[in-house]
Amino acid sequence: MAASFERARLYSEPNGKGMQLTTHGSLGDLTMYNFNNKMDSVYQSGLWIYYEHPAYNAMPGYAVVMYGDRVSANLPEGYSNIVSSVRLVKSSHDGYKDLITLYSGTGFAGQELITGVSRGSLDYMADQVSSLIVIGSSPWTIYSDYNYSGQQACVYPSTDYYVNDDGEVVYFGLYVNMTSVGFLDNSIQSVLKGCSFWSRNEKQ
Ligand SMILES: [Ca+2]
Ligand SMILES: [Ca+2]
Repeated sequence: MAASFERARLYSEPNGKGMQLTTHGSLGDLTMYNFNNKMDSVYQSGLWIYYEHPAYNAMPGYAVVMYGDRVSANLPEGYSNIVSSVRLVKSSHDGYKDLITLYSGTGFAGQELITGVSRGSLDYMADQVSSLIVIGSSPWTIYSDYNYSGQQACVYPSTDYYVNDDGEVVYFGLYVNMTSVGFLDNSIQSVLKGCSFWSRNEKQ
């Protein structure tokens, strides 16, 4: 399965040099691995987010999204020696490959809720969503009320893509905040897989 290949090997120096730390999943506090504020480069497969602060920027900070399979890269300028947590954006979950991941903070910060199926309510994430990532081949409809009602907008896996180890093209869409889709911050209460209409906001 492609998911098993998702990994990130962090290096404390540029160009894959220095100390290293390999993970197959999210790490909320690199201090626990003696790697806080040390990262300079990475060898990775999948879609990963690197955060300035612990707990995926529990306090506001920088974050950088990097993607691709078996890619080596240095962190962008300004991100050297600041990363304190790393998060994997899963490309499969509970057997599903068309996913939407919701985040409580802008810039993919804070708590997350991932689903491959429609959700008429969002539990702890109701009225909390401030950013989201769509991955796979399906768009999603977001709603301002429970059970697919209220204001609605479509979000798409159309920002970019990479080719994974299985030769599959993995499409995804990054929505760093909600204003980009005409939604108020913290106003999503349900999500539906698929999109059968154009956003009302786009017609206004
Ligand atoms: Ca830091
Ligand atoms: Ca929020």
